Amino acid sequence: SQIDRKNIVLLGAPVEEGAGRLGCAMGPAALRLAGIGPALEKLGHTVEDRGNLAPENLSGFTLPGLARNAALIGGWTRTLDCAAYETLKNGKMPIFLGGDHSLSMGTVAGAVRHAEEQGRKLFVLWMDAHADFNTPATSPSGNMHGMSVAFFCGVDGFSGILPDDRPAVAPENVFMCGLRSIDPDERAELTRAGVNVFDMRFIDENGIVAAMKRVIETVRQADGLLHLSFDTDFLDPEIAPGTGTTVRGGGTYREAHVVMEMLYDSGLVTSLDIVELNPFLDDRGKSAYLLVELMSSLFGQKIF
Ligand code: 4U7
Ligand code: MN
Ligand code: MN
Ligand code: MN
Repeated sequence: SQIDRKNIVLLGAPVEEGAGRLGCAMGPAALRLAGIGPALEKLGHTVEDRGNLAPENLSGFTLPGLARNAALIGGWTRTLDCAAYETLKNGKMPIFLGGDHSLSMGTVAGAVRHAEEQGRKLFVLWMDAHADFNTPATSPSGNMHGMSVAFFCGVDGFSGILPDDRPAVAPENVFMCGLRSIDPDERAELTRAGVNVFDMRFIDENGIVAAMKRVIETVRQADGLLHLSFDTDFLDPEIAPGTGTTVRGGGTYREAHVVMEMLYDSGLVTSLDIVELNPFLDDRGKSAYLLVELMSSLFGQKIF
C-alpha cells in the first residue's frame, strides 16, 4: 500500500459517552503516560502526536430508537471520519487512542472512504469480546459503543450522522476475533449480514493462529487495506481489568502478542484503533502498559 507505517500519527479521541460508564475519556492520557509514543519511536518509527481531537457540534440531533448521546457520538463520528481520511490521504498511518468503541464509527468510515478512492478494498479486523453489531432498534442498552460495526457496514438506523452517499464496509470484509458475548437480536443480524466470526470457541478448537492466517490470506489475495480495531476487552480480564465491559474467558497474553506479531510481518495494517481502556477501573496502569506492549509487537518488536 502507499500508507507508510513508519510515519505514525497519534490522534486522541477522548469520547466516553458511547459507553455505559464513564472513564474512557482518560484513555488517551493513560496510553501516553504508559509510553506509547516512545515505544514506537524506539522501534524506528516517526511518531507525530496531534493531541486530542474534539467533536463537531451536532446538538439537537437524535436517532429513532434507543441511542444514547446520539448527537455527541454523531459529532465525534464526523470529526474522526475526516481525521482518518486526511491522515491516510497524506500517506501516514493513523493510530486512534480511545475513547470508547463508538469512535470506530468515524475512523472506519474515513478509512473505507480513503480505500475506495484508491480503488482498494478495506478489511476490518475487530478484536473484541463483543460483536458491536446492534442498532438503535436492537440494542438492549442504547449504548452506541455496541453499534459501531452495524454503522460502518451500512445497516439501517443511523441516517443523518454522515451523508448517505458514503461507502460502507462489506460485511464479508469484516473479521471478528475473540467474541464471547452477543445479544440475541444482534446475533440474528450478524448472521444475516455474513460477517466472519472467529469466536472464543473457534480459537479454543483451532488456535488463534489459524484464524489470523485466514484473515491475512484473504486481505493479501484482495490486495486490500486492513483496519485493526482493538477493544481492550478482547483480553482476558485477569490481564486487562481496566475496561468497562469485561467478559471472562478472553484472549491470553501470548494469543494477543502472536496476533500482533503476525500482523506486523504481514505488513497489511494501515490504520488502527485502541479502545475501551478505562483507566479509572485499571489496576496501577496494568492494562495501559499491556496495550502499549502489544502495540510494540504490532510495530516490529521481535522476541528473537
Ligand atoms: B464494546 C452490549 F448489551 N452488547 O450493546 C450492548 F451486552 O465496545 C455490550 O464491545 C456492548 O465494549 C459492548 O450494550 C460494547 C450489551
Ligand atoms: Mn467493542
Ligand atoms: Mn467489547
Ligand atoms: Mn466495552
